[in-house]
Amino acid sequence: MKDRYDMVNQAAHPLAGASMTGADMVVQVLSDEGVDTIFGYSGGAILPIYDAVFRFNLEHGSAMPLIVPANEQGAGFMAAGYARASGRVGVAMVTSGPGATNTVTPVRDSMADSVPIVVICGQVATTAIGTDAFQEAPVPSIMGAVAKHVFLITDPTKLEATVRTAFEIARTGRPGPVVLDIPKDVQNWKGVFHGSGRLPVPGYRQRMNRLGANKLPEAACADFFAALGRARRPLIYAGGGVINGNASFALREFSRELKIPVVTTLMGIGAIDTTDPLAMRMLGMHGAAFANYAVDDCDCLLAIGARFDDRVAGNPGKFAPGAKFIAHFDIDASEINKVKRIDWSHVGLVPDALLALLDYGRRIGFRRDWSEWQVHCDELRSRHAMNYDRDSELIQPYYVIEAINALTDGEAIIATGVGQHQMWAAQYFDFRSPRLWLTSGSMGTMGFGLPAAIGAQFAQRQRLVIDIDGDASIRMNIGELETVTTYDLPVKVVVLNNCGDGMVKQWQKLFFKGRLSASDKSLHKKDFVKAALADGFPYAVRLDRKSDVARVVEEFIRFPGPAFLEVMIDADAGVYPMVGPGQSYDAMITGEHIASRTAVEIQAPDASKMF
Ligand SMILES: Cc1ncc(C[n+]2csc(CCOP(=O)(O)OP(=O)(O)O)c2C)c(N)n1
Ligand SMILES: [Mg+2]
Repeated sequence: MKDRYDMVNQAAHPLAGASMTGADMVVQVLSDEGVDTIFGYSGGAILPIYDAVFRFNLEHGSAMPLIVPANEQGAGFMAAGYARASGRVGVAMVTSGPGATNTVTPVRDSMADSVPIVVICGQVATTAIGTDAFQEAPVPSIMGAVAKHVFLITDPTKLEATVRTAFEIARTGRPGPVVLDIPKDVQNWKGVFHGSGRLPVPGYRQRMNRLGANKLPEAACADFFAALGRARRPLIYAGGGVINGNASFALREFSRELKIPVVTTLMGIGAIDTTDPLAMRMLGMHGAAFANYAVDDCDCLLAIGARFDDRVAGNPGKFAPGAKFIAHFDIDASEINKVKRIDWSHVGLVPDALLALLDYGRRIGFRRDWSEWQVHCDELRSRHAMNYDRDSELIQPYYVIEAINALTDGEAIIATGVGQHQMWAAQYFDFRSPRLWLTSGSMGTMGFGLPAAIGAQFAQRQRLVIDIDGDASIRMNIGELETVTTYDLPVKVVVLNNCGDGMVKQWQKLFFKGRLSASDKSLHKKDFVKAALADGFPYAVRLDRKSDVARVVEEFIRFPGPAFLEVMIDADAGVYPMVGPGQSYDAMITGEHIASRTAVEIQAPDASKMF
């Protein structure tokens, strides 16, 4: 199973043949894989590897700093933030038992959003596994259900190859989290380092090789263009796969050359520059009205790295009802025809497929005049533009985001918690490039924003990184405020404080007659500014007057170090548009400030589809 990769490494590795401990091997492979930052928390069962990292850093000028969070969940999300912002594999390293179980949420979150991370867990000694030993948890069974792959390493001679294979599995195909469960005696074992070699994993590698080699045949290109040629209103629906598959460049070229407008999912934000004339922004439950109308009006839909999720196609039968042709590009064969019957599909590397199609189109001289459709989309965009109560005396959250956006110009990394603030950020920020928008899309994990922002800042030291958080979401990992100042990261933290779980309140107002069961926090006593000051933030300000917004936001964004801003927003501000769960886009509510094409009554969703 040796390939060129192994041969080159084998020839080159200066430590091949050296005798070292398992712990040292782990660290050496991390270094070989290009790891430059580890996020993790120590403990008994991981001590040998922590010691090996310490010694490695002494010898190599701190080439692999260990960043210590307040909680292992933070470490997992930092690794994920690092990976999302850079495309490189993020690494978290934790002890056995509680350390490992604290990372379950980021592992599942990374699986659901296809994010490549490697989580290294210490485990009790092989002889103690299964005895309810101190700090033992059944990591393979727990993580087996949520990770892309889990390795429990019981044979130390396979340790080196397993660590290397974990990185391969995390980053190839549909990326995802890989967990390494390493018993303490395996870490302490001494053996010969080979400097190359991976596990056979023949089935997986065969599939990956096939994916890479799966070029679009000429006949498929011909079918595609025959169908596209019949379309009068084609639309691209781009998802997170475009970002994760590094296909943004190809997508932009494809849409620009053929002049096809693009809507993106929450995860696909940044796949196309949101300020591009062809960009129709986000579709779905809280998508722009004009984006959803474009989906309703199109007669040909090109789904690229997207999966017809229930937040996009709440009612799959009525999603893109006029589309006579639906094409689907994905890296994962199991996504094809999973939710919606499609007419044409390609499973493979998305950039290769798009570029091959472009090449075919040029060769056959494909040209269509879709200018009428373009004009229609432009009209949708201006007629149904995002808007809110600009005259309100209260601070509207949209206004705050517009003020920040005016300074960052689509170039900042934006991480978020989960809730209304997340949707407002998705709707009102501009994103010029991929990997600037970091959000927990599929899992929707509150507490994601702050640690993800920290991880992203380590990956992109020169970028402005802003966490747009909710007062409830930030509480979940508020311990990580201290991590920001410990490492003197210039992360900007914004809390849009609506005194409660705004998104939950919105659903309770719409669907539960306004009974705010356990979602109102207006009587809570937390002083966020004091909390930030206590954690060492040199800038921590509360903003509660609309007239101060522009000035304070500018001062906050320009502050050179860690900065914290709490904004007391209108507690009743809603997220609009909204397509209720399980409903089709013709039931979209646009609210008071966004023009609707149809008068829509708020419909109570089918209880069986309520989630
Ligand atoms: C870990 C977790 N628990 C519960 C939820 C359910 N939930 C979704 S949004 C939300 C409220 C979030 O409140 P906040 O962070 O203040 O954001 P807001 O909606 O007010 O902007 C809750 C409880 C969740 N998404 N994640
Ligand atoms: Mg809130």
